[in-house]
Amino acid sequence: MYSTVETSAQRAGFKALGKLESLEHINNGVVGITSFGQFRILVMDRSVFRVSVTRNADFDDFSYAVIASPKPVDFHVKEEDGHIVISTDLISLRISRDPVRFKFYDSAGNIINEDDDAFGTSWIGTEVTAYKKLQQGERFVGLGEKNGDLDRRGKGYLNWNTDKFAYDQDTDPIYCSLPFYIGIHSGLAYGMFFDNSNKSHFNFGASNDRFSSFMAEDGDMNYYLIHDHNVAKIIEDYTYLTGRMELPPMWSIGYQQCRYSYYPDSKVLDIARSFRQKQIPADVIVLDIHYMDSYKIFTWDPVKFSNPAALIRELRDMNFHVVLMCDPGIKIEEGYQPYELGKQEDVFLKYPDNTYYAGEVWPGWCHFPDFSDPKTRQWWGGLFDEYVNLGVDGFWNDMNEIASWGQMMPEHVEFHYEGKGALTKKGRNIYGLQMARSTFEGTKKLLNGKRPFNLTRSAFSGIQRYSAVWTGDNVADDEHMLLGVRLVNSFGLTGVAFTGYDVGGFAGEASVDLFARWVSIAAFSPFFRGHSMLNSRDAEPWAFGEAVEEISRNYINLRYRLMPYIYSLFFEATQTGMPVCRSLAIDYTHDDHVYDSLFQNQYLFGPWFLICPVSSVDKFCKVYLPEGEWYEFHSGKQYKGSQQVIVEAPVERLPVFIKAGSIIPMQSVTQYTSATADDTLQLHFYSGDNYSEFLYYEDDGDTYHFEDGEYYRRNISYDPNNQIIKFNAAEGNFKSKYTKIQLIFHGFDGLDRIMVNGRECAVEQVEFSYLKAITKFDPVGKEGKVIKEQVKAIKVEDDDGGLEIVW
Ligand code: NBV
Repeated sequence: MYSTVETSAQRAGFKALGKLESLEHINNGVVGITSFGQFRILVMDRSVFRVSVTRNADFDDFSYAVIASPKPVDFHVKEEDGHIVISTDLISLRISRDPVRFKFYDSAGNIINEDDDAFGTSWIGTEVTAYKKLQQGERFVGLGEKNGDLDRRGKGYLNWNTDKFAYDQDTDPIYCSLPFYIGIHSGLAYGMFFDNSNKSHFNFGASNDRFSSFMAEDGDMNYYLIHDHNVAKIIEDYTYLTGRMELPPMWSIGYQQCRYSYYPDSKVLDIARSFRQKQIPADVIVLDIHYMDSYKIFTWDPVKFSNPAALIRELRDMNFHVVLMCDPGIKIEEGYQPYELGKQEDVFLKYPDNTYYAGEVWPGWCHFPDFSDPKTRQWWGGLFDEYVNLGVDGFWNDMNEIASWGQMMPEHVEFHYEGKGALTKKGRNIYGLQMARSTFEGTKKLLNGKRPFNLTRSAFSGIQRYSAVWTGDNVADDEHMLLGVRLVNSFGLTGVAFTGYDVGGFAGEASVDLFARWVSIAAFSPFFRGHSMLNSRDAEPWAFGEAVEEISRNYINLRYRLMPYIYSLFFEATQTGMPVCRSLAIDYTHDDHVYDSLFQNQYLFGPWFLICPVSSVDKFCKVYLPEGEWYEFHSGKQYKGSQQVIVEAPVERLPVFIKAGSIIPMQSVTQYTSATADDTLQLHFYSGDNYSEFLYYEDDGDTYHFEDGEYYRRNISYDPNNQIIKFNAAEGNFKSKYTKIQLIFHGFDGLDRIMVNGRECAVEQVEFSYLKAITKFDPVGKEGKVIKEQVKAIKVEDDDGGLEIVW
């Protein structure tokens, strides 16, 4: 019956966490029973608190995302002004008793994050939401693959993995759900990871001025609040929870060429040969869906690819690796092995009446392996043996949202969910993660000591442990090119370091200038792959005329010259979770310019390169140089930081700056990553006022021998105040590929006397340029100039012992 005192919310069953009735101390935390619902606080680490709230008798503790258990931590629980206070040296959580609400403070007593007093954690039906007071000037970054601006304040998002061909600036959701964001306000930052795989919503002050909130359609409220000294540490903490990437094979961070699709086999070989003839470095040819027989996974088209073994052998002879498209849909067809075996093993997703769920996709009507069942993962992983025996070591998991014609998976599909059972609303978001896991674990085992490369379109938090991720079906336009940069940076803020976008745009056709610009930006992206849609113009680096071919070669060459740097960045990601592409929100968190729409696409590539993506129509652009000192990469010209500058951005040259104090390892150009460069490792030092260091890393690039000590790791430091550069003695048993080191000094005025380990070393004057002149400007006929920077350099023999360079 309608009553005037009952609100609509009450009628809908709206209830918030109630009054504290009892509190129990447990290992690493407390459990509280309230008049409505119970909660548990676990101190995972001094900087990570887990909050679980449930209306059920037990907390739902299973997670596909989190692999960490609580660390032994020094923490205290006390009563203070009628509150329960749980503290470490970094975080203090104050819990009010009636009703139970959570407020987090830092060690100086500043509020980090607090519940909305009225709503706190509450429910409407099965939906559970945490409402958090919006703080003054609060910004929100992260949430992985979400379109829009860097700062997500004022926006709302849905986590529901969806195949969205040619999505645009505002499309939400798309392929991935990574429910982790970073809140920034009052000079501090915190991470918030909502670990619940159900369909979920995030509201960052969208359509309201009171709270941010996160809601799941079912399950527990289960979040981790992270507060640490800075954003980099928050990412480190988040990846302590959800894991870090393994070192990928080095070849997978070279240039990859893809097309929907290259066929027949002779065409594939032509493409590979063209790279070698044209001396454009590349490591991978990707075979999209047409290599299969009628799009059936684990088959080869008998006509177009009649002899896959010979094809792959020839590609391998040219030092190309092959990455193969893998779709999850298994065609329902009598006699088709994976279908027959799948039925036998009973591995497919089902309806509640125990019949297999079927959806229509490329091969026709299909069943879909239930990757949330360990038995299915095992089965699927084993199916790759033929591919692996043929020499394939790269795997591309597509359509795993799950995508199917109609895009409306029924709600009552049953997922095994490690024996716990789940329906579509809980199982769908982790499908891509579990498919990627299954492919990764299976192929890793089959490859017998070699590292697989694994790529996925759909994902959930934790995906970095199994796969690289790319941003799916983007569009060949300028906005998309810049959007892709933001998506990659946002992935990085969310613990996924190995990501990229289709260079040139998947849907539509890139203009000549757009392609040139896209390659030059993507050379500074972790995953670097050209790809485009069926029935569109050719889109290889040479397909846009000679000038673009030269521009592409220039930037791909640069990528290969930077390989010692980039590989070291990947190593860092495996150790700390620090992404390769770093949103400026990481290092310059509290600088408002970083979030300005004019500058929000800028990012750091590793610690030292400031990349300023600019559209292909703009030939000048305004860039923001954060605090410090900067060098224009192509000219060596010095700039003061904390200022906006207008710079030239001709199509052949992307604005890139180097931070003062940088230490950048480079090598000579190679045509593929496993080719031997010359014997000299170049190390570029950019003069600055502050001490800096770089951890240089090498190994064989494609096995796991590094786990047994076969690596080469060396700290290099630059101390301008004492005028010393130090190379620590190399650690590990791997022999470096280089026997000499050339030190190149940028901005070191008047440098003419350098001592190496106490002995004077001859200083040379050299010309440095990272790009070659473009000779074929077409149709304008102008000649692209190249600026050569005059720098000082020395060359030293390196015996991997310590080196001290003093000037
Ligand atoms: O396998 C074909 C494509 C692939 O090229 C693309 O990269 C994926 O995102 N795939 C989607 C299926 C159909 C796209 C229209």
